[in-house]
Amino acid sequence: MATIIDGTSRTFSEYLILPGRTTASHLPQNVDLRSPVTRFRTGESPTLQLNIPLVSAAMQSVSGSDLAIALARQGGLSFIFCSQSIANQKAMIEKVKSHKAGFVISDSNLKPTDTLSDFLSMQKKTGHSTMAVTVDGSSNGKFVGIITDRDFWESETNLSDRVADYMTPLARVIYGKMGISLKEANTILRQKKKQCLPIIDDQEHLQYLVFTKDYVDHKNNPHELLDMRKRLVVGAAINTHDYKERVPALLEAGADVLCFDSSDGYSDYQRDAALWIRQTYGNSVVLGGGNIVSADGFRFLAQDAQLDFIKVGIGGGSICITREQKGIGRGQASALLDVVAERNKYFQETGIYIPICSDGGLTNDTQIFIALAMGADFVMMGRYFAMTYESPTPRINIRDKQYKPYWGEGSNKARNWKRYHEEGAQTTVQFEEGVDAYVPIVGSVKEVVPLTLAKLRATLCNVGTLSLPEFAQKSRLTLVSEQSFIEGGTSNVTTIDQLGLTRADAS
Ligand code: MZP
Repeated sequence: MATIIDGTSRTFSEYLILPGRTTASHLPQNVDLRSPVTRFRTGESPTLQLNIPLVSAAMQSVSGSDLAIALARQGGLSFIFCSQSIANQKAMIEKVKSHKAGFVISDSNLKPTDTLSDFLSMQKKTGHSTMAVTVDGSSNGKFVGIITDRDFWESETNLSDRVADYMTPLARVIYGKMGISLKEANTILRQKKKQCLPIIDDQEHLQYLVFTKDYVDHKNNPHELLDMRKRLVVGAAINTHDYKERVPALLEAGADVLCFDSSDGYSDYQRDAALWIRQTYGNSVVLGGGNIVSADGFRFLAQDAQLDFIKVGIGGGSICITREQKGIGRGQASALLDVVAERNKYFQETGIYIPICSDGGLTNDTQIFIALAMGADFVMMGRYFAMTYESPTPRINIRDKQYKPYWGEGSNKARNWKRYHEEGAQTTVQFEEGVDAYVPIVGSVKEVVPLTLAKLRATLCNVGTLSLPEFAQKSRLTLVSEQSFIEGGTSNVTTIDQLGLTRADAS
């Protein structure tokens, strides 16, 4: 007979966090939001930590290189999706790794023999108004000059003229030499009143461009997640089918973290793939996996598959219909509580701490905080990031409102059968497990993430805590009745929004 698990399958919206004692030191500016990604032993430190506990989902409509750059600059991490060719995924990783926080690999380059009309079409494509000129037109070619849209008048110049005749030649360009620091580069830019500083090596080959705006931006992003070489950190999703080819390519591209992207990770396929990676690369590769929703699933991936971190969640994603289609899944709060309890038990038994990621189903900021209070080390979100400017989908105007498309990896649109079928025989999507939808645009990552984090810091202070481990340890959560849930919203008042007024109308 089947086993019926005690208790109801619960979700985050059914809980609230009780405040603890707040003292004078519990100030938002004292809160530390770092969180481990790699497993570690008691007394040791994890080899990789996030600076904020947010990661973006490995989905086509979420994690491309622009989002990965924007999120790493805030201190979080993106997992570039694997439902694309190895070459494309590798190129996305390379783009993030080459961003290099302030030192940018020039991606708009011309040859001296190119024409002004070539300049204009590249400007249209990239939006850049300053372009490096190299002998072969490559980003690392011998640097011969720089041209901007202020060097000629589009309407009064013959656009078939050569770039060489309008550019500022190397002899007159202010440039920096390789090895220069970002601070030194910025001092030159300020003193010489320039917007862009090319950095060249001893052979006069172009290496980077430094822009004034990037330096200011860098100063505004103190939590940037950087590797040892000061490049942005990026994650890559992998599957259990082509890992022998995909993993070497992703590591060569510089991926810092790999994670199996699977709707059900409690499988021999995931264990075997993980062990192959361990045997081939040892423990130096940071490797996560999942998804699981139970204590035994956790044990299997922690012990048998030797994963660094484990993702929890089946069927809770905003675009997910797995529970409807297959009857598989579990309320996200119950799943997380069960797995965290097992993780803590495993830690007591072995002295090895395994970070847990709560993946999917977070419909507002509060639910992020509940997940962290319940012991998740970090959360993975799709919808939240799909709504930002930096997600890879186009903006769409529907009845005067701006939206972005957001589709599940289990939808026909994504065609990601590898996420849903471990066995080799299956090579198509037989039935959908995800939907194709739209989400409203909410702004850029640098606007929405700091707001969420400001609320999170305030919540930690309310509980009387200053770090995420302390928050998870001290939080007291209470189940809420439907009535107390209603009580938590506005009651017996008509809000300005409900009246359809603007704040100016109301004052
Ligand atoms: P959400 O943040 O949009 O609620 O959920 C994102 C998560 O849903 C992803 O990280 C992934 O685990 C899961 N997902 C992605 N595609 C599907 C699907 O098509 C899905 N069913 O469930």
